[in-house]
Amino acid sequence: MTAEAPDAARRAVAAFVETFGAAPRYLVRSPGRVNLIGEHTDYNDGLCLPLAVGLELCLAFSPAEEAGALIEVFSEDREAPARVHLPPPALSASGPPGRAARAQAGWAGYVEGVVAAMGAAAGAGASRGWYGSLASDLPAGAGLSSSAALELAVARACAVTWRRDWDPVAAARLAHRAENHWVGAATGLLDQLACAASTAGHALRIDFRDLTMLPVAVPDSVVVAIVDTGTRRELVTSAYGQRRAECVRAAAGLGVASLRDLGDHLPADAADRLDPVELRRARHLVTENTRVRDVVAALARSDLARAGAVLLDGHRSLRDDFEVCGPELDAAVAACRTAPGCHGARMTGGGFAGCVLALVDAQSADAFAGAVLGDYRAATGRDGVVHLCRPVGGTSLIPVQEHLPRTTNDSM
Ligand code: GAF
Repeated sequence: MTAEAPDAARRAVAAFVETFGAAPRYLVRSPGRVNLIGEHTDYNDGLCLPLAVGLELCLAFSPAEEAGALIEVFSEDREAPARVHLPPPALSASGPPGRAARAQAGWAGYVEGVVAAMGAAAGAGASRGWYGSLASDLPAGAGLSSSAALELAVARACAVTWRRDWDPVAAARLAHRAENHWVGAATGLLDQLACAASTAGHALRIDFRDLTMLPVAVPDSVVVAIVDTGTRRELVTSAYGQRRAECVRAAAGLGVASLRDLGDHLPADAADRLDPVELRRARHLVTENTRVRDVVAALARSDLARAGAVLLDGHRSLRDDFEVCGPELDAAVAACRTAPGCHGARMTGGGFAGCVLALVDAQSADAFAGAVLGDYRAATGRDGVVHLCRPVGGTSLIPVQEHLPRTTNDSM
């Protein structure tokens, strides 16, 4: 089925009112992301082109009246809130409370880690607590960056409460530190930057060599369709770390500090210097950076046929060279290719499970969704979900008032 319009903002505010008995002072919306092209390039100093999507996580919160005490965050099930006592815990590479305990902590571990990272940056300013309620339309483990959305929402609440200026790039870096050093997921910076720094109507070309960013307009005539295959993976435990290690080995074998240093071509003797697995990984990285440039150029001239063809090449590269695809992702891309209005499709995110994206003519979007879901079901026996999205802006504060439950609104 096609997903309903998300309403996480209203649900977060309603949960806050019910839990704390008053309206929240602030409301943050923090989007998920898809990556149009440029996969597994972030930790190889490469290029990528993500965009933030209207599927989002919202956090309604109020600063505590007095300094000291506690940060307390409830999720939608209202059980077992995340609690972090101030002053914030210290963040170190091996940071407490140990990897096993952190893995068990689930979403609360992300809250703790971000409070620790933001606290380290704020120093003595990190003295006031806050309390809040979360609601999310982002499925966890689907490759849409539900973790980064949570991290940036918590970062924003800390910044507001501790009166820190909001710098999206600095916040993304702190959130990334939390994910690497507290949660223990050795991811790159793509997700946090996309969630924090995207602008509406645009994808964001990021060069991870120097973190230069360039908004790239996505033509109004298309939507980005996200096809959720219903399969899920855990980044911490998946083969993600193995792929990172293979890229490091491939770079070392070719005598470069990073695979980005190879430019647009593998050296002629690459096959002699690498084992077959390393060769395939290196080939994905070299060709993927070129594909990012190609899609940016194609979007600039509204050449959607070309952009779509490059997305399909990118999918093949992730499947055959980087080997992070899976049967459901492949079946969903095959279903997209023959659906009405589709210019091209590929798996998106870290891989193994989750979602594919497609560039689809806006006027054919409903027909596209119906056809894809039918074909995907016929191929896999699974029910997928299609979300039709346009690019939105990064993590931001939005007005509380218009999201209040009607009764609370009336009584104010
Ligand atoms: C995941 C990671 F978190 C990102 O850093 C990035 O490497 C991506 O997989 C693959 O492009 O989302």
